[in-house]
This record gives sequence, C-alpha cells and structure tokens, in this order.
Amino acid sequence: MSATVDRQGTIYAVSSGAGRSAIAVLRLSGPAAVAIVKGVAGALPSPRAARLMRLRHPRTGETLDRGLVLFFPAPASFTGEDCAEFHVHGGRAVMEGLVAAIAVHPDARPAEAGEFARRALANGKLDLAQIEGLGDLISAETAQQRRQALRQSEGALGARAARWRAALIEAGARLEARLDFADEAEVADAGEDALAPLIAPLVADLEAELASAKAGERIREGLSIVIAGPPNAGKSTLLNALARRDAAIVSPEAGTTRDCVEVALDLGGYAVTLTDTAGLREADGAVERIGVARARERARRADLVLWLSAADATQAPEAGLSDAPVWRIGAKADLGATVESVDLTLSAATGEGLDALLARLESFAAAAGGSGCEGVVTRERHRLAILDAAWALRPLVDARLPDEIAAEHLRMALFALERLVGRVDVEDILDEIFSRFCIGK
Ligand SMILES: Nc1nc2c(ncn2[C@@H]2O[C@H](COP(=O)(O)OP(=O)(O)OP(=O)(O)O)[C@@H](O)[C@H]2O)c(=O)[nH]1
Ligand SMILES: [Mg+2]
Repeated sequence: MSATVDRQGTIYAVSSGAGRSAIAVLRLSGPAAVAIVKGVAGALPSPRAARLMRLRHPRTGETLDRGLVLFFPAPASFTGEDCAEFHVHGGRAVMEGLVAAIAVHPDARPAEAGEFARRALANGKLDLAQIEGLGDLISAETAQQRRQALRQSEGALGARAARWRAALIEAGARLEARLDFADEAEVADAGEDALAPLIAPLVADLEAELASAKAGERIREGLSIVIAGPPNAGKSTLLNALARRDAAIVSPEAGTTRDCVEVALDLGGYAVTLTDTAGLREADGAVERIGVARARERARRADLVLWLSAADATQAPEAGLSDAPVWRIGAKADLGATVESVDLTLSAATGEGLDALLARLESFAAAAGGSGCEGVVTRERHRLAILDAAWALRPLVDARLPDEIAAEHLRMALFALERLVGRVDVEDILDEIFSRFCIGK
C-alpha cells in the first residue's frame, strides 16, 4: 500500500474469506453506503437491526439473492463512517453479482487490506494497539493467543498508556508552574523535587511491563523448541510422534534428515514450533554440512532444546549449543539399555515416556508465556516504545535535572507513548501493519 493511494471513497469487501460457504458477508463503509444499500436493497433497514431483503442489480433489476442487510449509521460503527453489511448465500456467483451491483455506484471501490481498520483508526474508534490486537485475533491459533489478542483488541495497552500519559501530563503541568514562577526563585530552588515522587512509580510500572514483555511476545509468536542430537538418535521419529503425522522421513540410515522440518503444535493453549534437525556430526558431503550448520543455528536461537541420543548410546550435548535450557533425553528406551545422566527417557516406538515429555513441555510453555494475563506488551514495537519512555524518565528519578532539561525528558517520554498508541509518527508503521491484514478487515 503506498501513500499515493486514494483514501477516500466508499469501500467494500467480502469480509468472510474466500471460497464457497453457506453464508458470506460483504461489508461497506463510506459516505455512499446509504445510497448503495438503497440502490441494491430498495430501502434502508433500521439502524443496527438485521432485515431480510431482496437484493437486485440496480441497472438490470435482476434479483441476485435474498439476504440480511444491516446498516450502522455514523459515527456508531466500526469505522466511524456509515457502514452496511450484506449477509448472503456464499456461492461465488452470488458474491460476484452483489459486488457488480455495488460497483455500479461511482463512489464505490474495493477496499485494500486493512482499510476498514485504518479508517477506524483515523476516526478515533480504535488505537493502534487495538488494531494490532484485532489482527492477532484473526490469526490466533491457540487459546492463549486468542486471550491475549482479545485483551489487546479491547484496549488493554491503550488503557495503560493513557494512565502513564496522564501522569506525564500532570508532571509536565507541575514543571511548567515551576518555570512560570521562576522569578520567585527561592520557592522553586528551596523546595524538594516535586517531579521524582510522581515519576518514580511510573518508571517502576514501565519497567515491570518490560520485565514481562518477552512473555507476551512468546505467546504471540510461539515458542521455538528444537530437537537436536547425534544422527540416528530417533529425532525425526519423536517429531512425528509429537506431531501425530509423518512430517519427517525416518530411516535406519544415519544422516537421513538434512534440512530443518517444522511442525506447529498447540501445547496446552500455547503455540509452539517444533523443529527437527539434521543429526550433528562431522558431515560427509556439502549438503549434510549445510544441514548441520542449520541445525546448530536453530538450536542456538531456540527457547528450548531437546537433546536426543539413543538410550544405548547416550551422548552429552555439544558445548555451547544454546543459551536456552537443554533437556537431555534418552530415546529408544525400548532397546532396554540403562541410562545415566538424562532428564527423561522415552521410546517413540512404544509411546513410553511421551506423555511425561508432553506434560513437561506444557509446563515449560506455560512458564515461558507467563500467566498470559497481565502483560500488555505483545510485540517488539510496544517493547521498544516503552523502553524509550522508561529511558527518558529514569534520569528524572535518579537526579534532579534543570527544569528545561526535565521538560525535554518528559516530552520524549510522552512522544514514545503517543507512538505506542498511534497518535503520532504512524504512517510507516501503519503501512506495515495493514499490509498484513486480510481484505475486509
Ligand atoms: N527401537 C526403536 N527404534 C527407534 C525409535 N525411534 C526411532 N527408532 C529407529 O531409529 C532409526 C532412526 O530414526 P530417526 O527418527 O530417523 O532418527 P534421526 O535422529 O532423525 O536420524 P537422522 O535424521 O539421521 O539424524 C529408525 O530406524 C527408527 O525406526 C525407538 O523409540 N525405538
Ligand atoms: Mg532425522
């Protein structure tokens, strides 16, 4: 989406996704919504009440379908503009007919990705963090992602930012009063620093938010768990068992897996990407060498490494494999060997030990995601903005700065918070966020 795009007009989009379905929803927003609904349905339904209506092409008069029509007058709508929805049968020809009927109006044009949300932002219906939350809700795949996204879309971060902002504005007012009365210098200079007590709890709040920030990001992005170990340890067999499908090739040959194989898992509501990797050894060929390098790279960046070696030939994890926790797992326990120095034994062949591993993985994911209910930071953008604000305010708590400099620090913090909720400096962020939205949101 480029800055030159015409942002005016009345936009429409099929909001219910592509493909055949029982019901499909077409959404409309903009000044011509009323005229378009009247043109297609013959009349305007009462605000916010569904009405079954015959839908016709305004030029030919041909009936296209009978469907529910809803009208949401401005400003009490999602975008803040006049909005309408058509709930029709989800066949392709029905939708094509309806779209053609709407496109008859000269002011109507297809919406771009995220354009409804963009208008909601422009009209002050939602803040930027809420819009991000909506985007996350649409892509949420696990219960924890859903909970977090819902909280975000309901304005959890915005509410917190508003509280922080109020404290900053209060501090700014005190500072200004002091600057105004600078002539009565003794009063200001002799007085204790009125700012620090106001700013200190705010900084503590921001820093607490930062401390739990990673948890929110992990819930949203998913945890990375990597299976690594020597060749033939049973890594791919374990991946398949946990994924409950044949995602990776298994064979008695050492060096079967060359590339990384990823599967998405839902562990107790937490999203996890489980990666199977090439067995670590002095590789023979060029291809295997690349595979081994990739395996080490994945292990290095993982949130957790499962170091697998066959129970009858256990091997210690490579030194410096990862900064993340490395669990030593003795695989192929059915082969009967006794094992020391592993955290867990299992047999993917018989299923023994798999439930125990899953239970431990679930607690690990839950701990990494925090309680998932307090933090409001769900992405790097939030974390960096809060970090900027905390960084600007910290000096005000640590020392008494000259008033002009203190005022500048307050301004910087305020700016960081405004950026957080999308009040300033948003164009570039917007393009990036909205381009990932579905059409029709
Ligand atoms: N008995 C027994 N055999 C197993 C078990 N898990 C895997 N195997 C066998 O061990 C061999 C190697 O299994 P893979 O899963 O391909 O091992 P890998 O670690 O992925 O091997 P590479 O990809 O070569 O690094 C295969 O013949 C599997 O059938 C197990 O729990 N018990
Ligand atoms: Mg393998």
